[in-house]
Amino acid sequence: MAGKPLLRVLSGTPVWPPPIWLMRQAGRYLPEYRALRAKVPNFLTFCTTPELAIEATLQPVRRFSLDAAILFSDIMLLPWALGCPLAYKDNVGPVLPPLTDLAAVERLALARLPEASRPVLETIRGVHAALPPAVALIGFTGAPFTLACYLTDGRSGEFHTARRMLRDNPWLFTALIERLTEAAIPYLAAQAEAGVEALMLFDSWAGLLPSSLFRRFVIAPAARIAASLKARFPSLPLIGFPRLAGLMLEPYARLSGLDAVGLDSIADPTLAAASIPASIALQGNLDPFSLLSGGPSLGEEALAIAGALRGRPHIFNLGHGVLPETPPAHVADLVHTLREAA
Ligand code: 1CP
Repeated sequence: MAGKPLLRVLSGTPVWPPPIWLMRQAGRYLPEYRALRAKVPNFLTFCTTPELAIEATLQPVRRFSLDAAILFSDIMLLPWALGCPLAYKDNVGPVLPPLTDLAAVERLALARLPEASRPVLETIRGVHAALPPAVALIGFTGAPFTLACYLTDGRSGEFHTARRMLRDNPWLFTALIERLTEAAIPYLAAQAEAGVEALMLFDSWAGLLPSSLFRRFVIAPAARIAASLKARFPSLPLIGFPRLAGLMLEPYARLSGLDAVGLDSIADPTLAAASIPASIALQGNLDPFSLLSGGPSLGEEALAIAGALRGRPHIFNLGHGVLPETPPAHVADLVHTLREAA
């Protein structure tokens, strides 16, 4: 059968054994990443230097022969491209001045996007030219709600500021979500034009919202982004990852217009498969701690997931990112186990 396995699954065809890639497949658990990363002290500089970002994207694909490469970048590069002062702190992640008023929302400058996203697009073109023919390239953005969480709180945590603002000052939070939605669309469109073959929306903090707010701030923006992109790129597949959505994953899958949804580690693959239409591909959902520990339970847990989703379009992945302490040999074991499952 012709075509890249990942793209066949995203077009609705089950493939056995399932294609595999891993969230955070590039990063600190790889010695070659740590060596590359040591060349520049600043993570933002690292992400915006195409030569380094291209190499970081390709490293895991080369080492493990995965079925997809994911653009090496970060979700915070979109707010940065809109003019937010962004820094990265060790053991904290992204930090930025908390957004508190409408003037700050209005300062998020869509006009800056084409120029500021140039390094990201150059990285995509470089990776595209270097990828093995069976490997698909995935582009991404942070989804509006997750970006709004970091922007209002200024850093990671429990996002109390965001969760209060969306109730105490709903018009301000809504204006922020709208601005980020309007920015995500051209940002993803530009990635598509530069050569990505699938796009992913990371909504890592979607699980913080009760159902009515989840519909408004997670499902509605995803649906708007999907509708816009589908109008321009009808055959470009879109994957959504509303982490910890629980029972809201099913309405998210049905209402967003995306081609695939990512299951977090908590989701039960059999129950997800029973409730989500088979036309929508499922991606996931091995617990990153299983990959960290390795050994017989890694193979058992991985094959249980693949077996539960066999016969429907499934992309094997983790339920969240690779943990930095993960031995690379465990990733090699996982890929081997799945490929031998044939
Ligand atoms: O110095 C370093 O190496 C910094 C660590 C790091 C890395 C490797 C950060 C800071 N970002 C990244 C790369 C990254 N981030 C990628 C591309 C690499 C790949 O996946 O192979 C991607 C897709 C992301 C996406 C991302 N960034 C998400 C969504 C997925 C998720 O993990 O939930 C989120 C929430 C971020 C924010 C962020 N950036 C960096 C960190 C440490 C964090 C998380 C902060 C937190 O815990 O809230």
